[in-house]
Amino acid sequence: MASDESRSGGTGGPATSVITKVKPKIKRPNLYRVLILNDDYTPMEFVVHVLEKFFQKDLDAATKIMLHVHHHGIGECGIFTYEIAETKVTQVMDFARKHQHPLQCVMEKK
Ligand code: TYC
Repeated sequence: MASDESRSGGTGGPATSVITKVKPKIKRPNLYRVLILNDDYTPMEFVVHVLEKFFQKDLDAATKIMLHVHHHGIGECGIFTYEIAETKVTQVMDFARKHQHPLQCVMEKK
């Protein structure tokens, strides 16, 4: 059995103890906006379809975003962690290229 003397490290003083607090180390993930850009050639219906297919927007939300981009030049499709955002950009760019539309999709750190 440890005596008070041995716990105090032989100081002759009272026994002491170190209390270490376990800090739950949670970090917010970095988030990225996925944006689409306006152009003069991509059909409006194609952009709406992209927003429904890759960003789970309903027809009304997709139409609103498309019209916002048409009038303002750029607009937000969604906010994601890095890997998801990167995947969305690649999917949209591949799909646009496959259909020979110049639609551009980019990501930016929030
Ligand atoms: N400006 C295009 C047109 O008039 C429509 C369009 C909207 C294109 C949004 C791209 O991200 C875009 N056909």
